[in-house]
Amino acid sequence: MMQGKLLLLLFIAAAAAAEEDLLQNAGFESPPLNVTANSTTPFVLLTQTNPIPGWTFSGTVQYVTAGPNMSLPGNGHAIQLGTDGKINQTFRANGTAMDYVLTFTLAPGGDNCSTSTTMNVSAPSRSSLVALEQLYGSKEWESHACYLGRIPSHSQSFPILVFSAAALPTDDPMVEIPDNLLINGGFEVGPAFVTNSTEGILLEEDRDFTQSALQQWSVMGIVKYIDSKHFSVPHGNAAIKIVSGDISGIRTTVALKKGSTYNLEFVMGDTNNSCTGNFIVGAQGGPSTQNFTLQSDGKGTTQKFSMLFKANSNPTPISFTSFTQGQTMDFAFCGLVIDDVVLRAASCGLKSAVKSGVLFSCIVFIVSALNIIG
Ligand SMILES: [Ca+2]
Repeated sequence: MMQGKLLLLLFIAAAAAAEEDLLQNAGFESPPLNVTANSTTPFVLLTQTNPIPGWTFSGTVQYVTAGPNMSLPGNGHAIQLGTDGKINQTFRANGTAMDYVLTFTLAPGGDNCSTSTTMNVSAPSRSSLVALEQLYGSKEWESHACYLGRIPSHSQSFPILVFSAAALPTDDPMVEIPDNLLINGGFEVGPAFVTNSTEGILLEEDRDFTQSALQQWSVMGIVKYIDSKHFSVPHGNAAIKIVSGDISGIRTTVALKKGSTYNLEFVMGDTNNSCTGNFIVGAQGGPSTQNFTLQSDGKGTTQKFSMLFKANSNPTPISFTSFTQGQTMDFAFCGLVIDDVVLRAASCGLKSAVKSGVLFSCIVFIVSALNIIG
């Protein structure tokens, strides 16, 4: 359900190539029957006898087609939701114990547009309020992602509001780096990127890392999930860009042995998009916090950092928080990239840094690894 008096244009993301597109007519490429090629208006009001194939709707919903006076990304089709407009689709889950994440693209639409417009995305056990930010990219339209929930069996159907869904397997979580105690430390498991979008995906505050669009990490403030096709990503296909300077970042927890010493490694960088400045990120490992500064020239600088900490709780919190924010030459807010977060038990090679308990740390490392495998 839309909130406020304003309108939004909705553009549907195609799922990533390796993932099946679970929704019918996800990009609205199939129009209502009464849309003609020589129509003089880009807007067609839906009626119950003239809906969009694959979708049901209520309230004021218009089908929009790109034309001389209406520019749209993607395949040139979208829908516009009025203040009471809502669209629905039920899809059938295609696997066992899967998490589902929805990626979609929004833009302001209609007259008197405002940046305060919000939209609600609902699934059976969860709903998310998404705000049109209009601050963190150079394009009018922006992509968002919402965690929809977990479906335990392929026999169940899953009604949701709007858009394209991508499936994330949870039975076999990806561990990208050998011996890394963190799952998804390289951020390779997250929402599907929108085809042809150059702006990444905005992820909003999400306090529970077990129910997040970014596997195993929760979001503080606003961050952007970025792909290597359109951004300078330190490693792999994806990374996290912290775009809001108002104490934004990511966090998770991990089962560690109380009293043992661990080494937290990570890479900070910029996305080669003219975002310059001295950026400070606070890294937290258990009870220890430490600030790290990257002097960014906006040309794709990357630098690896690390810190040692002694775990004093189980589970142990790990987080990265940005305290600074920059602006690109086209006045979009920008910030640092985080990637390749690796947590390992402190090894014997760090004996000089950990003068006592080194042997104990080595023993714990073996036990921790066995615990994870088991
Ligand atoms: Ca990565």
